[in-house]
Amino acid sequence: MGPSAYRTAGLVEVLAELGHEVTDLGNVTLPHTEAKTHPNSAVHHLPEIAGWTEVLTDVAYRQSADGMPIFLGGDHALSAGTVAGVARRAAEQSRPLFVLWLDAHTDFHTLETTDSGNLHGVPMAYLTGRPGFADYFPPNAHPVDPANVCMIGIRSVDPAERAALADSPITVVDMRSIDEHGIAAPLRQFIERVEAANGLLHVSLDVDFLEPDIAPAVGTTVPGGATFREAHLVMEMLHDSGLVSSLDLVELNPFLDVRGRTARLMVDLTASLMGRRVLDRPTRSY
Ligand code: DIR
Ligand code: MN
Ligand code: MN
Ligand code: MN
Repeated sequence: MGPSAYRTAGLVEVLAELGHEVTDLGNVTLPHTEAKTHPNSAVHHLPEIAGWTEVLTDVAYRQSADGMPIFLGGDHALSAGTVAGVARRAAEQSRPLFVLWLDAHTDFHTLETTDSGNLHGVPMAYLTGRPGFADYFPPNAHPVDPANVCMIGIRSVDPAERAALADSPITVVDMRSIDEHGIAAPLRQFIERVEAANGLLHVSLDVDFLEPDIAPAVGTTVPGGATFREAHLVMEMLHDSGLVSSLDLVELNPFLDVRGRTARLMVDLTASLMGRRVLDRPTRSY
C-alpha cells in the first residue's frame, strides 16, 4: 500500500510543480518464485525477497540509465535490489557508488544472525558482500564498498550487527553523535567525499529515521528520531550538493498512518531533496 499512499499524497504533482518531468512507471510485479528455506528457521518470506531482489536489481539498473529513479516501498528489503541495480550502473560508468542510509536501524544482519527473520533487517549486509547470501539471494555482482556507506539516525542496533559494524569501515552516525555535533557536520563530510570521488549517491530513506511523533506510519517505530527540521535539512543539503542519483522511500505502512500525515511528510522531504526551498540561496551555502 505504500506506493499508493505516496501517489495519493501527491508525490508526482509535487515534483512536477518543482519543474521536474516526472514519469510514474507504475508498480513492479513479482513473477513466480521457487520455494526456499534457510537453516535459520526464523527467516521468513525468503523466496519472495530473493525474487524481488532479482526483479528490482534489473528495474533499478534500467531506470538509472537517465533521470533519477525514486523507488517506492514496501519495506527496506527493497533496497537489496535497488542498490544492487544502481551499483551495476555505477560499475558500468566506472564511478564509485556511495550509499546514504537514513534509518533508526543498520539493517546489517546476515541470514544467519537475524533473530526476527525479517529480511528488511539484512539489505546492508547483502549489499556490502557479507557472507552467507550466495545460495539464497541473487549473486551480488557489484558489492558496495562499505567505506562508501554512511548511516545516519541510528538508534537500534542488535548485538550481532554491533559486532559486525565494529569490524566494518561503514560510517555510523548514531543519535548520540547527532545530539552532540548536529546532523549537518557528518552529512557535509560525507557529501564532500562523494564529490571528491565523482561518485554516484544513492539515498535510502526509511520512515523510522524520523521521530515517531511526526511519522507514526511504520511498523518499527523507535523513539528519539530525526526531527522535522533535521530531516528537511538533510534533504536540502543533499539537493544543494547536486549529487543524488537515486532514492528509496521505504517502510511506509499507511494502515498505521494518522490522516496521511507520514505519507505527506515523506513527500515533502522528497520535495526538499528535489529543490523545494523557502528562499533562494546561493547553492553550496552549507
Ligand atoms: C531488527 C529491527 N534489527 C531486526 N530492524 C528493523 O529485526 O533485524 N529494520 N526494523 O528496519
Ligand atoms: Mn531500514
Ligand atoms: Mn528502520
Ligand atoms: Mn526495517
